[in-house]
Amino acid sequence: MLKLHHAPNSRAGRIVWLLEELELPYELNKMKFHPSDLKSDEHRGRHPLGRVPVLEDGDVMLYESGAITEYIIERHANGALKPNVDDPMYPEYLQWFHYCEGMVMPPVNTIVVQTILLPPERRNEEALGQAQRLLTKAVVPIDKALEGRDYLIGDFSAADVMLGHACYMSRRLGCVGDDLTNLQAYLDRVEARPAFQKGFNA
Ligand SMILES: N[C@@H](CCC(=O)N[C@@H](CS)C(=O)NCC(=O)O)C(=O)O
Repeated sequence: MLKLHHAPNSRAGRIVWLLEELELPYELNKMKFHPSDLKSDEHRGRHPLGRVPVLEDGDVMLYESGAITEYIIERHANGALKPNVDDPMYPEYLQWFHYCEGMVMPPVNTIVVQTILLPPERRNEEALGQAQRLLTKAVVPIDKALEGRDYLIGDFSAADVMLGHACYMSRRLGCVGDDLTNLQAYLDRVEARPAFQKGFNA
């Protein structure tokens, strides 16, 4: 059975969300979001940086949420939640799937570090402001792409699992403007999905 190494309030929720959407059986190793669990020798044996998510599937041990998502879809779900390569939406699917960790999550990470993880005396206002401005700009093209669509490529896909979660984080961090009405409505749809709720309450 697939085993997901997990910590609450993290990207590991994306993988729970995906597994729930696909109705696949899985086991959760619930760790604390704390160095005592994530930086333990045992977990560093799974991920050299002591991060989550990590997926275990028999002899396979895999980290990086995007790689795990693709692996599950291809090896365990016959390519579900993904358009075929000759589908007109395939290029956009790829773009939004990778826009998540490539463009949106870097400023999200900086904001979380500068507002939550660092003690107040080590925080840097300039780094925080720069990340907030970048993130606020990075979500604008997503709002445009959602014009007339319920999900990023029309139908719900794994790109929504990746980028939908990143946008959910961006909204919680106050970087999705009220004027981005397509993105605001999309996030309400995403958050209402039962599998999303299971993913982030695991
Ligand atoms: N690009 C990686 C990022 C993994 C990552 O940074 N995970 C965070 C949780 S969202 C983590 O484990 N942080 C713990 C730490 O930095 O100590 C992915 O998409 O899986």
